[in-house]
Amino acid sequence: MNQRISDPAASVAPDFIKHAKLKAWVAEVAALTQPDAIVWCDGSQEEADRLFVQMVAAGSVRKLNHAKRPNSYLALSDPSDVARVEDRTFVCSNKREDAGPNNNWEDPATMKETLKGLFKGCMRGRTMYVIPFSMGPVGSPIAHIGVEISDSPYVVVNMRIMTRMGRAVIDQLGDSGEFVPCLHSVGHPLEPGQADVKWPCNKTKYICHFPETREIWSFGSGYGGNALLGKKCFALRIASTMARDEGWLAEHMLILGVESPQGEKTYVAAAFPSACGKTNFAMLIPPKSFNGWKVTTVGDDIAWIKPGKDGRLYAINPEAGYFGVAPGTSEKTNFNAMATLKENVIFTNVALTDDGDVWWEGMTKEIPAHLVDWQGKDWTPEDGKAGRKAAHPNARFTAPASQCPSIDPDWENPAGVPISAFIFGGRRSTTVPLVFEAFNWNYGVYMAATLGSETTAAAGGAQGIVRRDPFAMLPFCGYHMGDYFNHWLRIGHSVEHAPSIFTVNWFRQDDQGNFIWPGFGDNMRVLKWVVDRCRSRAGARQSVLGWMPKYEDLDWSGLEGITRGQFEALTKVDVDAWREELKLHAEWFEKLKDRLPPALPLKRELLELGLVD
Ligand code: TSX
Ligand code: MN
Repeated sequence: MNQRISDPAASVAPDFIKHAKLKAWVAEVAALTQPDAIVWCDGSQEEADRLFVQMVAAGSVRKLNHAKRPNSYLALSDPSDVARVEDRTFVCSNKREDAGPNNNWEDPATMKETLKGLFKGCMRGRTMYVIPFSMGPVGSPIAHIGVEISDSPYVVVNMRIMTRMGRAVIDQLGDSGEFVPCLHSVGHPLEPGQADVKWPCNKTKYICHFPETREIWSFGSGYGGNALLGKKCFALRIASTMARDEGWLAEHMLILGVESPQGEKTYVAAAFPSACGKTNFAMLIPPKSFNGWKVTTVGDDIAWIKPGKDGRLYAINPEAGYFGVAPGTSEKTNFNAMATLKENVIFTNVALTDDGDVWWEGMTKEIPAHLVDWQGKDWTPEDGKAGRKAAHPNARFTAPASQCPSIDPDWENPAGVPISAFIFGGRRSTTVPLVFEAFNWNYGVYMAATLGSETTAAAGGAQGIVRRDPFAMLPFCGYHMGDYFNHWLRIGHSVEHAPSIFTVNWFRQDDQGNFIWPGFGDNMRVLKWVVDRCRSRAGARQSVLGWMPKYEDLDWSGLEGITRGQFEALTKVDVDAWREELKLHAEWFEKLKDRLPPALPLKRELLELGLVD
């Protein structure tokens, strides 16, 4: 499939590409962007190996020590291209109101003109890769296909891990299958003889979504969600609008399975804003005392959820890999992730050790005496003490999901897994209890719609300020957030067996600022209560916020240290704090008022009336 041709505009597709619309689109893009060559990606190991050899030769990636980290690579980005660019992300719906206050908007025709100007000749001197990919198991009724055109070989090798990519997808598309066209360029053309840079990008960046025509155009960045267009752009922003129109859900959620000692399996999907340890929760290892209980991983970031014939909701993980934040990941915080990272990994913006392996802040207790940092400069622990990080705080790993020891046996089941509960969690030092169950669907939607999380110093901003991040979808919902809440309300009433909805908070602190809850594996105690509630086995008491466990309703085996007093502190509903919280909810709703479902402010009033000492 790796056909290189000298005149891209004349004849662009190999013979076995039968899809006229795909061929026409690729020809049209080639005519606009003027690449030197076109490569149709087949997704094979040989193809990936060849691209890595080219990238190593060009100095854009480094092969890690094969004995320490087999078949793995390190890429260091341009210091200006290290994260998603939300202020350069646009939803170009026909009507501005449909994008909502949660998105930047531009008129689609105007934006296309701007983009065509930028894309004109932008692949000169480069190879254009055609990357067919499936989000979800190829052929699954919940899956959808995309084709990314990119001038970045780094994008190709990442997409090969993060999606099902290549020949199988071309075959699935046939001569007329539907696909979402995803156009990407780093925006750094090369004149004849001009040397390339290690990480090409452009200071002008546009990440654009056209929800009505289901298209994505991304210019200027080679990093993560800006460039791997299957993930945030397709699987969340475009898919959320498809889901609204077609009656399903595209969510920023992990999916995990809980297996009881009796072998009963319960699946839950959970949404957390950033810096809450979502991947850690998806790969949780229960405490030793939980004999026979097992947690299995279906996905760590995105869930596509459709109603099944039996009246339940079924979820797939549309991704095939993990694109996770490296700093903070260790054998202590996430043993399964560390095992997943043993081989076949692309690391981006972590530090390089003297023996050709990788390191990042929080990975080991002992800090290496010498490193090369993410900017390629020498680094010693002295630099660390002075506040210079060896790895960028948003450094990433790209690793195959199949390598995760806790991977669920049904993670590639085309029918998906049945969801029994939705869990929403934020990082809250006060106010929000450890766990409670919403009284009903609408109230659960209220809790998710008002989900908030405290900013951490790691994110760069001020510490301890509550940011609203409804459903953890604020940067990822491809349409008006008020319409999205309404869609959620409708879905719950359209299925016979709607999942129960829970709120959790692992991050409550005491007066001295210490975390009260041990977190990590001990979150299993909360998770067990959640799945037991779904099976009507666990006890609870009624609080003004929802159903809450009594002390004796949680399994405390093997845990010392959480006294009844601390449990009270963890689960206390502080009426004064909630009065303040509800004022913030009112302010938040004000921002969405033009499309807010009336059920939500009504719930707020009812909650307020219920707040009595
Ligand atoms: O991921 C986390 N989880 C979920 C794990 C399944 N983190 C890390 C958050 C940053 C990404 C947590 N941090 C969790 C948690 O449940 N809880 C905390 C807070 C905490 C930090 C340290 C300790 C206890 C709680 N204890 C000691 O360090 C000994
Ligand atoms: Mn995410």
